[in-house]
Amino acid sequence: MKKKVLSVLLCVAMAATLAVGCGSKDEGTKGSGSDTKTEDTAKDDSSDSGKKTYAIVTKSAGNPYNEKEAEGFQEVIEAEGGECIVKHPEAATADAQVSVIQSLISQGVDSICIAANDENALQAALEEAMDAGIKVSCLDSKANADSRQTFVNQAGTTEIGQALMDAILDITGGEGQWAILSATSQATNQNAWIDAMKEIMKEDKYSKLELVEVAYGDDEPQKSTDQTQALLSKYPDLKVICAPTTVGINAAAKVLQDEKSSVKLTGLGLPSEMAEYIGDDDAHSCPYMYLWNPIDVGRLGAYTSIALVDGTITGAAGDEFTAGDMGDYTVVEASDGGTEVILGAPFKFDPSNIDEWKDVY
Ligand code: RAM
Repeated sequence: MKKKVLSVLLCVAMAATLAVGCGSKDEGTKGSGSDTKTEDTAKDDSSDSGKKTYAIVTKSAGNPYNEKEAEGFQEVIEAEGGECIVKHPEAATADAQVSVIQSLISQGVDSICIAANDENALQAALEEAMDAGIKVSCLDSKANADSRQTFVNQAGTTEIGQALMDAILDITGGEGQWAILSATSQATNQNAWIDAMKEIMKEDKYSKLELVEVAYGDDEPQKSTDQTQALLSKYPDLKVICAPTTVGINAAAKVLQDEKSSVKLTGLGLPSEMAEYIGDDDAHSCPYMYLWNPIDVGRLGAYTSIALVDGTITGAAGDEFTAGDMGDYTVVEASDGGTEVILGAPFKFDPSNIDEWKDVY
């Protein structure tokens, strides 16, 4: 009897493994190379059918923002008749992404769209990809100008810095201590926003604000929680934490609200994760925050990849393309000497609109 149960269980387990194997090629694959076999099969199938293969590589697994971004990318690639490969590296590190890039080069994909975990450390791998004829673009977080053909930027860097600095000025009441809780210390997007904030802060109207520390939670919930707690104990006079990362702001919001802290929070957050923390009263930690639609970042990344592969654009400033129902976009010069395509302006989420958005992303 025991044996029978065991063999039934084995059969079920085998069937499950097969089913997972079949469906996992373009889902949130987590390892940096462990799923190559399934993807090789995907490429073989696609070459037979003449389909082009488009890969998206996010910063890391386990981050709902990255999942939304990949969801938008995949939706467009598949609707446009392409083969999509989604890769979420195990950790938000350059090393994890280099392994992924190398496996995509071996598979001979047509395009890689990547949210870079480091501005410079991916250069050799991405140059190798471009030398092999693969179109390379970045989205969300850019690699340096030599490592990409263009970059899908969610919003103007200075615009994001300005929105956040004005939120800090407003929420502190114009003076006092504030701190930043960022993602990883190498994250190009967060570092660019922080640099923009520091530049804006030089203006007179921000002169009574004191930035006491930039802490790094590495886009890991537990580390972001620990870093928030450390900020609270190190700086008893702290007035505001600004977390320009969806993982960081969510972790910080929970700490502040659970501890009934008087420290307030702003930054960049997903409405779905932050709805319960947004409010004007003492019971809520975050009066308001900003973001853009991560699904649209992925969708624009997909249309940009397709335009690069079909030759509509090369990624040079002045190139124009139509991103399906998103409309027309122009490639423009970026401040690092490369080019970018800007999705739009950052959007403010506050008590008046958070309920409309919390089920969207
Ligand atoms: C986190 C990631 C991502 C960033 C958002 C705002 O999810 O760091 O790269 O764009 O926050």
